[in-house]
Amino acid sequence: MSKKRVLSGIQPTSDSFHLGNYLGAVKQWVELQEGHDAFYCIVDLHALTVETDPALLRKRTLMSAAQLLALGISPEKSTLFVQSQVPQHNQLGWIMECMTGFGEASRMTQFKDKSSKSGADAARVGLFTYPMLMAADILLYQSHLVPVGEDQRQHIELTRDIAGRFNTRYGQTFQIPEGFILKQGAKIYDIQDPTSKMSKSSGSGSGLIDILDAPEVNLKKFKSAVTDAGREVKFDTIEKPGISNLLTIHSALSGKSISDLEYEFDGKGYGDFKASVAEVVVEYFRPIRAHALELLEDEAHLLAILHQGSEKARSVAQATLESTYKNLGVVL
Ligand code: ATP
Ligand code: LTN
Repeated sequence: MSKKRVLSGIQPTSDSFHLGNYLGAVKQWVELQEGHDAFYCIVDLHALTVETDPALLRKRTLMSAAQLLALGISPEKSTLFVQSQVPQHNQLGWIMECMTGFGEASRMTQFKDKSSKSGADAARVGLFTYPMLMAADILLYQSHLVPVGEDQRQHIELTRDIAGRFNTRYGQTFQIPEGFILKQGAKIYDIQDPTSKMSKSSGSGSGLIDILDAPEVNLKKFKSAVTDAGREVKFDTIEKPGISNLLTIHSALSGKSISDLEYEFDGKGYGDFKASVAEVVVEYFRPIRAHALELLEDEAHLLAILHQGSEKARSVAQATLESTYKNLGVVL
């Protein structure tokens, strides 16, 4: 039996990935490259939906590649590529836009959240059509599984709806994908504001844990992580959102279960627990950070890996684009 196809993407919108990106998505990417045919994409076209600085976009695309490799994505096992190097994404993206209702697109909560920050009039049209480009990313590869964080659930549902409608109207063209979203860890919260998602583009900064930050910086941030007025280390997302978030982070990186951690810290203060989370995080990312920084010194090597991945991605994507055009009646 042929291996199931996995596809996911990450935007090069910041110098470093944060803990939410890793625990919600990239950790699963690394695990799924075993036993699956994995395609992982740095979605630079998606990053253009907000104001971008050219030098920063270039740097962050390379930094994203270096981090993915350092976190364990292997170019032998996975196809790692850059979205803009595969023009079929734009080509199928247009078809996806033509298959999506305006009302349907208007219901996307990420657009509503992000556009409300700048005011709807200032938001770019690309921010509105972004989920249709994401649908193209996924459907081009006939993907079965899409490992993402909880915030992307609605976009995956939209992708499934568009694909199902297209198949019914124009004949079987696309695999209907499924989201691969963890039960625990699909949403990591800001450690200063544990009711908001940890995010590159919003939040306090001091509540954001970047995996490439120096150990001292992250140790300090964990020391001042927001908890609650109680003293028990217990998983309770309603009464103890801060502690629950820290338990989720600790458990995902140390491999200890939440109940073992509750037992281990029974009777100990929040200070001890926060110090332990800080240590687990810092030690986990210490070698990864060093490896990523080392990879960044050889730009030619990074570019060669990405070019090779993009070439493979183009050939898979072209086959889907052709069958889509054919089924639509486009003259080839
Ligand atoms: P922004 O917050 O600026 O929109 P982002 O941090 O969500 O950006 P993306 O590149 O859009 O970054 O996301 C990459 C992956 O990380 C996606 O699969 C997304 O669902 C996941 N992700 C992002 N933030 C979190 C979080 N706080 N918890 C779990 N997963 C997350
Ligand atoms: N929309 C996603 C990034 C993204 C993606 C994709 C994820 C773009 N294309 C395809 C999975 C599959 C985000 O904002 N995190």
